[in-house]
Amino acid sequence: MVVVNDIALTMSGRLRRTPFSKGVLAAGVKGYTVYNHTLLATVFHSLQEDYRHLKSFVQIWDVSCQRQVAVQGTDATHLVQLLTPRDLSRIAPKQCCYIPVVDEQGKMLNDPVALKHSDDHWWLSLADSDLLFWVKGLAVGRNIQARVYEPDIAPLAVQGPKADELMEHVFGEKIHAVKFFRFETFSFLDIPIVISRSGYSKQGGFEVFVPGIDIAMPLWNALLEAGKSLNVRVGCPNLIERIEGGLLSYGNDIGNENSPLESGLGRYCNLSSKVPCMGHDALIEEALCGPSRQIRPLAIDGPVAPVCDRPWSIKFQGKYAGKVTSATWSPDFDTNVAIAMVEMEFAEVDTRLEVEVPDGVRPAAVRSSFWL
Ligand code: THG
Repeated sequence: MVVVNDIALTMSGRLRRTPFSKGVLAAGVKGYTVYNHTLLATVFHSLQEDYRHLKSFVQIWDVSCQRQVAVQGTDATHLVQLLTPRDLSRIAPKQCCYIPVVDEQGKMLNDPVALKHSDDHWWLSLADSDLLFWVKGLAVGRNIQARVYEPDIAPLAVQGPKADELMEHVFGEKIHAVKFFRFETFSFLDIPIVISRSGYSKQGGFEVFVPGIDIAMPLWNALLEAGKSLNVRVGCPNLIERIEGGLLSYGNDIGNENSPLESGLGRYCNLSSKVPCMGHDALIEEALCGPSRQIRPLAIDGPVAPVCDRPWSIKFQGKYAGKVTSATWSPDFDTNVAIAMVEMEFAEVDTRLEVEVPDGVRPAAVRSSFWL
């Protein structure tokens, strides 16, 4: 049983535990969210303590909720290219790429990390939406030769400045040769295991794609044991660090009402060439005039803001100017940092806005990014 605001969250077959759930509980998890119908921890000590630790040491995260959609078959690359405006023609085997996935209207369905095993085998490492059905539907509807399924893979992230050192203890020196957004196959207890240099933080690290449940807890325990001298902890994606880093959360910052251009993912859209994706015409049309709103980092004045568990309206001289979708106090930037969808006429850097925070209206400013 899990407790939310002192009220029990009843477990059932529809709310999936993970192969690491016992380890997460044993580490003293204090909060969960649900992501792809799966438990995802949100806090262990406190948001700020978890943040400081993540930025100083190394953490292991149960991110099994990043479910894989496997696309396998002779037309696999054709099918994956149909899903995204990002040009996949130069993506090499053992390369990862962050891809906006859009529908026939050019609206976001998901923003997975795609792992290319080979021309006929991809994994899409999903954000929180049921993309499996869309991909299966496309394959069936268009008679594309590819099998689309959810393999039994439980990703485990190792994040933080000491991630390389920890991974070397368990997987050997070869780990250092894995470049950013590339992956290699390693072995643990004689079982092959895919490891990429990626993850949902800006602190550096790896993601280990753990197959099946047999080696999950043995690997978890091996990492904790090997990391004792590195002050390793069990952690989870950290709200503060991800907002500072500008990492988007599908379902919060962006969703099915937004295009990739609105989502600030224009750099992953190749509309000029022969990229035959769904929603191509809609995206070209939108690109001609430019999006009418776009994702922006904001700094919100005042003391520690309350939890942003629903969008906060943004105004400019009383006029609707957008909404804040994620916000938190940043100890390192000494201000509240936020991600917002801002109407284009108010989206220029340094524009002063007012945010309707639950405890009152606060001044805010559009920033370029927090880490510059
Ligand atoms: N790793 C894996 N799967 C995932 C996530 C992940 N699925 C869900 C969610 N995260 C998807 N969202 C993101 C958002 C940002 C990034 C990855 C996944 C990311 N962005 C890099 C950045 O902003 O620095 C840029 C990547 C690039 O330029 O190619 O890493 O974390 N497996």
